[in-house]
Amino acid sequence: TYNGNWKIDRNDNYEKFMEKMGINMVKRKLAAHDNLKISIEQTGDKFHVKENSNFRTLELDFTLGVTFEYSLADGTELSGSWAMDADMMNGIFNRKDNGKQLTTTRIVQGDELIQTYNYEGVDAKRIFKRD
Ligand code: MYR
Repeated sequence: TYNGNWKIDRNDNYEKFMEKMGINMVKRKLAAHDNLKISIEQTGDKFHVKENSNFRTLELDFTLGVTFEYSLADGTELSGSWAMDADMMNGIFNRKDNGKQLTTTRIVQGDELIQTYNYEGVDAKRIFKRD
C-alpha cells in the first residue's frame, strides 16, 4: 500500500533530470536537498496527497485516470493523470509551457517508496522511506 507518510532518503540522477527540465543550477542545488515529505491516503481510486518541502506545503486530490493540474515548485505547470498498473502507479503529464511529456511511476518495494521520472530521455529516481 502507498498509504502513510514518506520522507525523501536519496536521489538518483535527479540533478541531471532537473537540468533537462531547464531548472537553473541554484534551484537544482536547493531542490536536491528539499527535505520532501509526502503523505498518501488512498481510498479506492481516489488519492489525497500532502506534500511538504523546504519550498512549500500543499495538498491535492486526484482520481486514477482523471486529468488534473499540478504545478512544480518552480511554477512549471503540468496537466496529466495517474493510473494503476498492477502494483505500480504510472503517471503521464504534459508541461503546459512546451507540451513535452513527463512520465513518472511510484512503487512500494519493501520499506521504500520509489518514484521514477522521465523527461526527454533522462531518467531519475527519488527514493522515500517511511516517516
Ligand atoms: C502527486 O501525486 O504527488 C502529485 C502529482 C505528481 C505529478 C508528477 C510530478 C512530477 C514531479 C517532477 C519533479 C521535477 C522537478 C524538476
